[in-house]
Amino acid sequence: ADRIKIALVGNPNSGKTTLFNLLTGLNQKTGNFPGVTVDKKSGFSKLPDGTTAEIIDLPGTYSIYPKTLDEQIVQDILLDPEHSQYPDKVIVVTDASNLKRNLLLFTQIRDLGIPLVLVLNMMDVAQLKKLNIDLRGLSIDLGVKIIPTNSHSGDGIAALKEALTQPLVKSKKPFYDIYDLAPKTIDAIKTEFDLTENYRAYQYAQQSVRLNFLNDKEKEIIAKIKSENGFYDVPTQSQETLGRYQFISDIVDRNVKNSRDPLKKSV
Ligand code: GDP
Ligand code: K
Ligand code: MG
Repeated sequence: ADRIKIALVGNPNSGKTTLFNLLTGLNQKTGNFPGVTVDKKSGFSKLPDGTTAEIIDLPGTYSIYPKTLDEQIVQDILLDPEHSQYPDKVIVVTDASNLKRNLLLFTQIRDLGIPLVLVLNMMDVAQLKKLNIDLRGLSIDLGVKIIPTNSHSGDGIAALKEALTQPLVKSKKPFYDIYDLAPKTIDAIKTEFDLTENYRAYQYAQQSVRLNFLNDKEKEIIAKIKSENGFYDVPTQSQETLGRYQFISDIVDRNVKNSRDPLKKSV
């Protein structure tokens, strides 16, 4: 039978593990991700079309740019289509009562081009906060299928399983086009290091400044590629993050109203 891999990704405390338990029931195991001592929870879920999905509960992270070892594994997997844990689809889990903050990671993962569905979890909390969320408007503005859930009551889980049987078309136009910023540098780094992802190449270009996993020789090569292609003019990661927050903020203001106080900016 068909088997697909689905990863749960989201900020810490957005409800990933609760959702994971709902999707997999008792059908789960714990271990480590290959090569690192980061806890891995995985399990199986039967989808309505008969497909068996392996569900992987990834560590919580705020951004695709890691600050901790746990967060690094998320990036290692999602930026490397050759990775043994690379998912066919991603469920991005957000706290619906805290969307502005939660959507940063969503926009980054959507820009990677991985088929995904956006879960607005904690809809009960959003309701308590009197937030009116225009799901249709949000879905159009974000270019993604949205499933509202309450992982305490289980509301929305059936709809989520159904959504996971859909193709979940890859995004066409990125929100924030890394490639557009430095096409020549990215192409050169991809060729030099045999990479497939633009994001990965972009990160290599920045790692040569931030020094993590690259050796001196590699850093030298990257510095040369950058100077030949004028990479130094492109935004840093924090500028990118700010840029993303700007349009996220606009989109959330447009689609989420606080009905207790309509003039108050929402979440
Ligand atoms: P994770 O860090 O993303 O894995 O989040 P958890 O699944 O551990 O959930 C964090 C907390 O939020 C726990 O106390 C959950 O019981 C709670 N929680 C998860 N989903 C919901 C929900 O839809 N509504 C409410 N009110 N609480 C939730
Ligand atoms: K937690
Ligand atoms: Mg968890």
